[in-house]
Amino acid sequence: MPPVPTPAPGPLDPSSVVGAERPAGHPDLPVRQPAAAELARAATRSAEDALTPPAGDALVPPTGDLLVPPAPTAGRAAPVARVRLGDVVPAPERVAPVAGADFVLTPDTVIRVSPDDAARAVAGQLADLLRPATGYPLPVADGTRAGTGGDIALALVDSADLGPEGYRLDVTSDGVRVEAATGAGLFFGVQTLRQLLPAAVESPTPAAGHWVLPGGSVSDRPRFPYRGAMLDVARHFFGVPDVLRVIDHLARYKLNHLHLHLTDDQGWRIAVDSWPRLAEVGGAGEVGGGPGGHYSRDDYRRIVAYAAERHVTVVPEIDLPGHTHAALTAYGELAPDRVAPPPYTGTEVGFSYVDPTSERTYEFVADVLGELAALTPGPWLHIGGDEAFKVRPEAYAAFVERAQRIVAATGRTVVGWHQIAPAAHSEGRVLQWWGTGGEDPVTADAVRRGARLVLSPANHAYLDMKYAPDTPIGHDWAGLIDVRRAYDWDPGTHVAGVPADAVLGVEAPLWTESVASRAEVEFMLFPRLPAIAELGWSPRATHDWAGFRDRLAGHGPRWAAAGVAFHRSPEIPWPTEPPAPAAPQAAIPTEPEPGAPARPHPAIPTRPEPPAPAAVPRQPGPEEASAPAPPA
Ligand code: TNX
Repeated sequence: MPPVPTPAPGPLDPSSVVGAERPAGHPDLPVRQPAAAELARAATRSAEDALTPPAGDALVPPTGDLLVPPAPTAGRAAPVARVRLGDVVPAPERVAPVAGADFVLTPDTVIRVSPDDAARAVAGQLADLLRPATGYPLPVADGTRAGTGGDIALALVDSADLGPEGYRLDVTSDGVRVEAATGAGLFFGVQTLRQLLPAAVESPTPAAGHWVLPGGSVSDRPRFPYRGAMLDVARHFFGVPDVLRVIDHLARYKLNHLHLHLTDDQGWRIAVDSWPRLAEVGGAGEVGGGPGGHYSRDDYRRIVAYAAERHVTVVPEIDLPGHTHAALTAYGELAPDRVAPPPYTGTEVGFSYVDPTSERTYEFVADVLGELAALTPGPWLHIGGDEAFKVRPEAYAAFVERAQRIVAATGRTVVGWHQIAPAAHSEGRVLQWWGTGGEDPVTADAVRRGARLVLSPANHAYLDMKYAPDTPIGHDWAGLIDVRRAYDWDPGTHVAGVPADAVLGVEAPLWTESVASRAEVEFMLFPRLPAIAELGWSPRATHDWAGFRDRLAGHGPRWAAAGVAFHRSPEIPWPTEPPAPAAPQAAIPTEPEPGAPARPHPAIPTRPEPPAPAAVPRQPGPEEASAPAPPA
């Protein structure tokens, strides 16, 4: 039986995306539907273009983004939202406001920095962040005498208690000073500084604003070392500019790992010199029959370098031994029957695998992981391991153990979905746990044998789940996940028998069966990504839904100003009125209308689609016993 193609996914209904064009005051006028080509053009606009104006012409606005409102422009009074020192997301470890110590950024402000390349790089990034909206020159100069005299100082200091990522931020009426032991710490301090300025600072074009920072001090460092998000570039391909923009989003919320799900049944997205057909043939498709694509080695290097500049480590995943249909289309010799199948554009899982009994398979694994390790400076190689339903448990464990040895031989540390738990331990290995219950004895046993966990519980952290029944894209097999559900769990105690010190951190995966454009990616990321970021960064003592909800509310205007699409969750008290003065607020458009009928997404059939050849529908594992049943 040939594979069953899924219909091409349509663009997200723009009326449900904050920032969509909706003629103000004419609710009955039809909303203009951007054509697919327009959406594609908007989606290919580069992250640098969107966020950093061209050198020498800092005031040129970016070309129009169809899905975002115009940012406030010079000459028009933008509302002045008063930011408090404690409004930061993720919540800092310690915040001590000081009344009357506010600092005002002026056209004369200078950024002073320790004479060190890592610190200078952060100073340059701070200037790039602040120049477009303020229009101030903000020169960067070596030397950090004080953080007085109206300046912002970024100082590298010898301080063990700040750790590798912590920082201290002091705001007085005389100046601002960020201290850290590393460039990463300064970078995270700068993300806090950025959030303390009015939302209009996110505007890519000059905005009217009173650029005040609230007085006081913040001292801060993360709870967990691994804080990540995953982008599935296999089900739908996303070009380099989209990935760079996602990296910007991670950095804003102090996330420090980007997991790229580079391969799956529908596409192989990374060039491999020794097996060229993987990308050329295996990359030429995607869910719904679109053209797909892949990253050249240079593309991938560019992503890794852009991430590194933002203190984000790329974690590349080659999903093995299942989820390999695209590889088999390119090299039939890897298939159990040695026959290359036709491409697959549907959304079933669990039907494909490379032959675990063939030596050729291990040559393929070693070649691919070897090339990927050579391109990847970070310590991790992710080997997938999920949903290989057609491989018998003994053969599966033997395959994983061999793949773990291959990773070790590259000098990297192996990461795998928690299905690899039964395999023997290998030094340092990390399991990415995506269960939906709190009991998982097999994973707990692997932890006792030395594994550490990255937590991605599907019913809290899966960003491809719908927010609500009427969410126009997404799945619901792990339940509906609005912001509170994303936020209200504790990585330190979530899995029975797994102590907090075995938890390396958290990660929010975005699977993209139904997510096909940059705007759709952002719509699923925001506002849940900051919730997961807070669980990864903030001390448990700060955990408080009401407080988080109120802090997060202030980020809606930031995303709107930056042109970032987001879901206007009814759980969040988004500001609707400017607190002061009574100037017209740049509208944060409404979405979705309460009770409005949902448009079913073509890629997410309400009835299960016919299965792929011998597809195995998702079976909940023992740890998922309490989860809602998957589509039968
Ligand atoms: C499960 S969780 C998968 C992916 C799907 C996702 C959809 C896991 C490791 N695998 O193959 O894309 O569900 O929600």
